[in-house]
Amino acid sequence: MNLLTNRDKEIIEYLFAAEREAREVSKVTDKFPELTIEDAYLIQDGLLARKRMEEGTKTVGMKLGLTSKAKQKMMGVNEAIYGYLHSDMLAFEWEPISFSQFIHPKVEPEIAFLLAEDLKGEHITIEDVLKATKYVAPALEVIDSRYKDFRFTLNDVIADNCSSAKFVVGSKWVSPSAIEIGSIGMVLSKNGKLEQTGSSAAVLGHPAAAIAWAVNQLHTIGKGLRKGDIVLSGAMSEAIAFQSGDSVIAAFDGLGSVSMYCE
Ligand code: OOG
Repeated sequence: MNLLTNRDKEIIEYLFAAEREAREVSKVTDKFPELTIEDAYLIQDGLLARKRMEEGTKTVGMKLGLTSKAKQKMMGVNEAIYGYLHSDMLAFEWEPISFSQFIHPKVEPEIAFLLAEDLKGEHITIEDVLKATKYVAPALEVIDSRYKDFRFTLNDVIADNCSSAKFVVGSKWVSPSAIEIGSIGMVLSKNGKLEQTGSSAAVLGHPAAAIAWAVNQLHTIGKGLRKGDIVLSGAMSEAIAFQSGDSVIAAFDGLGSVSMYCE
């Protein structure tokens, strides 16, 4: 927290209030165009520290974003981003998710990794990630950018903890050696109607490659992943918008399905 400037603290309060009041705001770089990527990650950390202080939120893992070439192209960037999963983002298949906490949510299908060991260091590979993984499972991530119309620059979205809002992990957990994680097909439906299809190969070629990328990035700031962390490896298709009353289900080859209902 010590390294935060008054500007950073102002941005943290601004984003924290927008999230808690489910209110969209102008993007941070409109006011602070000089914001760097390092500043943005520092603000992301500060936002978590703010929630921990006020609400006792804990970190339960990490999420990756912008891991598909299609999404990077859409955003005009050529790198992925990472953010933290907080304990208050955990949602369950059996418990309706309340729409009132969101601004303009979207949901995207992902593969979740549960780590059996700490994972840190440099030159981390797909094999290292798979070795440290106890299980993989199907997951849905709800993203809800705090920015108006879901429009932002890379540094804005990083500061906003990569649009993170909620996530649901399915109940079928599979050993990473039991499935070819790099080529899992997926079908996403809303209210029984097909919305998207995708493949895990869209996630930087292999979801574990996305996690290896994040661990190598974390190493440069002296961090890593921990045993017990849940890691969401990045969207396998475009995100779809949903409303109160909608049911969403994603079915993954060999991994079963995961669903959510929004009330
Ligand atoms: C940024 C976060 C996207 C993913 O998996 O690509 C993301 C956004 O589009 O709001 O989580």
